[in-house]
Amino acid sequence: SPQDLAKRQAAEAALAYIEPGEVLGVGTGSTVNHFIDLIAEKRLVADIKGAVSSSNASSERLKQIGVPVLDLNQTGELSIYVDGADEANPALQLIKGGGAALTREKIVAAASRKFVCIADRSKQVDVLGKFPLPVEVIPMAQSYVGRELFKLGGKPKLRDGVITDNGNVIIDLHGVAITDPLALETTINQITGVVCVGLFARRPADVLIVGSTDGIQTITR
Ligand code: DER
Repeated sequence: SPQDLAKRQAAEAALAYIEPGEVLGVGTGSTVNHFIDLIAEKRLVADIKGAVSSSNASSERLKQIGVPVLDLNQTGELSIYVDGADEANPALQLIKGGGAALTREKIVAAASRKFVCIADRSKQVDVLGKFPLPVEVIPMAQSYVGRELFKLGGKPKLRDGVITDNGNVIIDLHGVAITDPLALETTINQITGVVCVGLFARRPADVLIVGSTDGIQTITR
């Protein structure tokens, strides 16, 4: 599909940011899957010392192509983090978590020097929030956090049948136009029982590569 081709274009452009001999961070999702597959296709596996992954799914895919999957507690700071997004605004602030891996994605992004976000054009928005904002929550706090999120003016909905790699649930917050991403990230972070919110505002992407059927666009902060 054109969207899939666009994701592959963005993923291919991200290969240029790989620093040989370095450990890189790898996110989760279909765009990242193209990135991992292209590392193998373009015979770059030998250039990569190892990778820290944000999900079991990406770990498995990295192992399949022969990239050593490392523990973030053994690696120190990473050179780059490559991941997709559900939405990106002009300031490269993101909504992430569509794939339920937001907490580990945010951890690996925090530990990386440069966050290279890869996406197709459908992810670019002026104002974040059309995509429901994922919030990872400790199970016993689910109802309490739901009530607190409701006070923020949104419509919280439990993501059915999903338990994250960390054993938590996800509440998706619908219907909030996020005009002040930094403030909302801080507010939701402070609700007791919230583990992580899929709003990357304090730590936005450093580079956004947007793929499309007629080439790529690279946006830097
Ligand atoms: O869940 C996530 O944050 C993923 O990065 C996701 O948002 C990207 O999904 P896609 O690459 O399959 O569009």
